[in-house]
Amino acid sequence: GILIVATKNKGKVREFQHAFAPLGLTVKSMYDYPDLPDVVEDGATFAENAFKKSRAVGDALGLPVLADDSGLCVEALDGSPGVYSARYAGEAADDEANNLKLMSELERLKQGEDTGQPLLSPARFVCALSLYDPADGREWTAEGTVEGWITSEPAGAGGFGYDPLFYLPEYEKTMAELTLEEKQSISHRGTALRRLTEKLAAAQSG
Ligand code: ITT
Repeated sequence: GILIVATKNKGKVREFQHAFAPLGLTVKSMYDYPDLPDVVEDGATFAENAFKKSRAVGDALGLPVLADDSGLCVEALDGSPGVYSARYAGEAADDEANNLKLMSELERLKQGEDTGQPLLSPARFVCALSLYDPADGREWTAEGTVEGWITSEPAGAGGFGYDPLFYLPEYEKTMAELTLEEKQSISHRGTALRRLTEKLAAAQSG
């Protein structure tokens, strides 16, 4: 079967493909439906934005759709960039521009004082998933988070987005240094996916 995910983020697509392949599901993304209008992500929360995406695409296609809204919340920045993570450095910002902006904001906070410490602030990744079925109008939701530190020493070529800056003390690695498998086992997205799957399984058997 196929599973439609309302995303244009290739990093997310790769992770969903990896997660759903064992279930025999092929993931389709917005690259497979290029004519759909863009969804305005102006919600106040990750959950709201995820629902905006799953509902808009689900209603347009008349098929069940999964959406992911996620981001990085940095303690020293009072939770920023949060729901603005994708456009932290501006509307058309890419991962590199967003990472540079994050580093410069945190360096600016140190106000010239160099502590020599690479770990700049505690942070957490958040992922909100929304699965919407236009047939009955029902929405299924789940969230996941993972805690780490923003490092001034980016490392790793795996993952996407802020992963090279997200240091996990227990692994002594950044998220970008983990394999897809390892990332999935601890990430905000992996946890949210396991929670969503559990909810769906419980509803099926109940
Ligand atoms: P779609 O809305 O099309 O799914 P997007 O990239 O715009 O794609 P979001 O609005 O959810 O997605 O923004 C997520 C932001 O958080 C974006 O900057 C990502 O790079 C970052 N992010 C989300 N999950 C991440 C992860 O697992 N690792 C690193 N960065 C992540």
